[in-house]
Amino acid sequence: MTTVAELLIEALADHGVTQVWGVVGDALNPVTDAIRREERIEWVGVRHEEAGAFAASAQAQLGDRLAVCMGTVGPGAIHLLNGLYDAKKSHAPVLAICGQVPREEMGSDFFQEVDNDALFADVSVFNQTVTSVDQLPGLIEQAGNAALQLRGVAVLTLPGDVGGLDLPSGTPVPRFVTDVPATTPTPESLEAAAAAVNAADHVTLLVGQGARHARTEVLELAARLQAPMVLTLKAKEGLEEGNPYEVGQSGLIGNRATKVAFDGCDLLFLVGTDFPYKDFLPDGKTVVQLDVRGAHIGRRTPVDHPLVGDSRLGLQALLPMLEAKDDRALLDESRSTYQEWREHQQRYVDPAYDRKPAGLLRRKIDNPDARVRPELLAAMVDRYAADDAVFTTDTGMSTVWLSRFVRMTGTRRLIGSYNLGSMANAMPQALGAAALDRSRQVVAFCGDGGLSMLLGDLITAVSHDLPVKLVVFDNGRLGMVKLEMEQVGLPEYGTVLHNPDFARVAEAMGMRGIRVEQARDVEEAVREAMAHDGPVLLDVLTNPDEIAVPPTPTLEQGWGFAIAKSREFVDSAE
Ligand SMILES: Cc1ncc(C[n+]2csc(CCOP(=O)(O)OP(=O)(O)O)c2C)c(N)n1
Repeated sequence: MTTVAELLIEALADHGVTQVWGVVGDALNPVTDAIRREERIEWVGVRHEEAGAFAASAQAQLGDRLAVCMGTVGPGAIHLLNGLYDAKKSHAPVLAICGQVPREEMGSDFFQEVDNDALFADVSVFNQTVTSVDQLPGLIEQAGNAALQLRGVAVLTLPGDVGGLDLPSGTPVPRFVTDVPATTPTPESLEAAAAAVNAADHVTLLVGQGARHARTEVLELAARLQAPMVLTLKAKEGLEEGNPYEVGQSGLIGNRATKVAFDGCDLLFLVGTDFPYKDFLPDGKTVVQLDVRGAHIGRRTPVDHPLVGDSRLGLQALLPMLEAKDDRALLDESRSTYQEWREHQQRYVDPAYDRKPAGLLRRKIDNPDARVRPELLAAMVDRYAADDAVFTTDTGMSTVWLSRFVRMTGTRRLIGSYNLGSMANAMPQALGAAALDRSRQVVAFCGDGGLSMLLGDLITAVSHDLPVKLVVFDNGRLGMVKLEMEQVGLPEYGTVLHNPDFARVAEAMGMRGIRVEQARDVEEAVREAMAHDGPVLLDVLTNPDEIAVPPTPTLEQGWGFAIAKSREFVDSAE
């Protein structure tokens, strides 16, 4: 006899799932028992279900199959929610198995009962409670297929008395459909777009993660059009290295070369991107957008020529229709601005830079020597991390430092909570990545605020032998919020964090902990951390007053900053 739980776990193992993340308990005990007996699946018991959901979200983004997390009745399921939203907004196929009170109690406001079907309605592409064995194997198959085909979260809820129910003999093991056929834009839309591109003098490309698999075609497009290429943060992966057309990122994390490229074009060509910050996109340009999701076309800027289809197939079809351009003026100007900016950034990487006299901005730091520039830390990690490392970054300033100082070689991978923008994602996402391949280096760029939100799951790295390299940008602040406040002229408030020595916390939890307080010690500490055979936390006291200047700093932002600083000065003098 096979039980409901056994059927579910066998289906997941057959599909290639290697871990299930969560916290054990009550309604899901039959499921964890089935995992215990299934050699192909490892149970990773986390300390907070949100960490498990983030880990699963990371696994689903890095792999080509379902990733799975569990949260048991009521609060355990609720704790999954933020990590599941991350999966939803990253289009990551995640299955969440949730517990429920026994069927006879459902609807009676029983102890711990919450309405999972209502709770997960917005986050999921599929969301059902199994109330009868007659629904199987269908519901399991539908859940997996919905997550894989619609690229999102499927929630299967199991009431306490359902997981252990016997199934009729001969119940087939559910199988999941992984094939997603690629589509080519229609010939009419290709012709219209080609005519517009051929008529344009200068084209700028904005390329996103949806074009990662179309590297050859995107580079050929840029070469044919002599077009500068702005990359979204997510497109750094796979498209940054060895790309003579790229000019870095736009948006708040970006650089001014992207503004040169955007302003100077008369046609903007968006490929595989849903870049949301419309304020950074130029107005008054002819716009071509190629995206596999037709519903995404035009939602960030009005589009003249939509191309609905896979970016690789779309460009393969379009390229023969495009005339070569020989005017390199915009490309050269954008690239030289980019090179200048990059060289300028390098001065922050000099360990001696912080020892220059402290100005107004560093007035509040007791000992300027004791604070490390985050740029230096990021650059050293770039230098010593493996060529095929997986990087994760927390929402906050650490994402800016990665964007600017870590190069994505062809084989490096990058994930973060880039669409949901949640804090606390980097460490648990790193756990998920490390579990997929313990021999591959995984480096998390953690904010001190982000890390401390799910701090308990540092233990998971030790208890489950996950050799993550956790780099903590310990600025004693909710740094990005401090910057937001100061840019609009508010003095920083509520942003100071009273942190423990995270390296000692890590050591107490059984992992290697390294603390750095001086710029001169950064390089050696990073080298040691990256070479460490096992989980390690590198706690670096970074300068909280470091500013990441956006590509087009406005006068208002400059004034806001000055006013905020003078208010802080007055406040602290009072
Ligand atoms: C769960 C969550 N809470 C609040 C926010 C708002 N928020 C965005 S960045 C940030 C500060 C992050 O601080 P930290 O992790 O220390 O990183 P830093 O910016 O200092 O590098 C906050 C509070 C958020 N994005 N997610």
